[in-house]
Amino acid sequence: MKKTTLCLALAGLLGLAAFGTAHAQTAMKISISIAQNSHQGIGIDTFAKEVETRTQGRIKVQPFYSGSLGGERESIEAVQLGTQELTLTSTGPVPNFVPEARILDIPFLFRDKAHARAVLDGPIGQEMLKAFEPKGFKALAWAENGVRHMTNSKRSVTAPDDLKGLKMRTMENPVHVAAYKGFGIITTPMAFPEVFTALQQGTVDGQENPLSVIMAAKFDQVQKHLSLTGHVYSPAIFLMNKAAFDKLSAADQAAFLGAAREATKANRARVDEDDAKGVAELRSKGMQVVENVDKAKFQTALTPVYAQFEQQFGKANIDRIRNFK
Ligand code: EAX
Repeated sequence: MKKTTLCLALAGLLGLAAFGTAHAQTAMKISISIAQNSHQGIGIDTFAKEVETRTQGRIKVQPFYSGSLGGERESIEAVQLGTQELTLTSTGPVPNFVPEARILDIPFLFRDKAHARAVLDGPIGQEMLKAFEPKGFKALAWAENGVRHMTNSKRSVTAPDDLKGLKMRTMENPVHVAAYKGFGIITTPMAFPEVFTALQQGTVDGQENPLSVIMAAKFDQVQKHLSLTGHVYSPAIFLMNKAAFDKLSAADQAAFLGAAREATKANRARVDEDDAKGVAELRSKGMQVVENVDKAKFQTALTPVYAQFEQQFGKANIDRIRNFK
């Protein structure tokens, strides 16, 4: 009798354990390299909320901020390996994984954010999302990092001549590095989580990023000068481990895709807000801002590099993006 009771109790415990495992809610991870209070923070928070709602709470996504899971290159690697399910990243380190995406990082390729958004949401951008699949990613949607501007601690910059000899941190992006050398910058590629300290300690004189990132990272504390160079549009992208995506039911896959599109809306709206208030806010924090930059001179400085890009990426492909309406 005693033995039977014990057996029953054990069986019950085992049953409970099995039940517990089957229903355990392990949250998927999604990361960004910058602070939660940012256009990217809103992006992944909205994504997490939308996935949960659209799957009736069956799937949870846990957001990680400020590079706590690593910089963007490390996060993309982790998603490729599957040790982390998701990340929202700028295209900075993306060309090292998916070379087809390099073309989007060409300076002065897009006229403005509206042009970039139309290209990314249109056939060119949607086609490019497919190039991520053979590399182990499901690219859920394009999002936005923003239009990049330059900051430094040394001098005000209105034309490329002012950049000569400035040591600037760049993203780990071969297209940016080639172009910025054309501006006369001494380029120092570096992961984002190291940038604040590098600026503070003077390891580099400057960096370039959208107003959204400059504010979220509080670069005004370590940079005196801001120039609205708007030299390049910086896309962002929601990446998921392909095997993890393929495991989902068709309905859940649709939920993830829909969540990423909704998140992109919130992300882009915040970029617009940041762009509208950024200059005033950064001025109030003590930055000296050059608004009227000689853009034509910046573009001319890139003529030789552009010839190189046309060879590399095909002039027709670049024109197809430039002329997209
Ligand atoms: O994605 O590395 C960068 O400068 C990026 O713009 C930043 O981490 C936001």
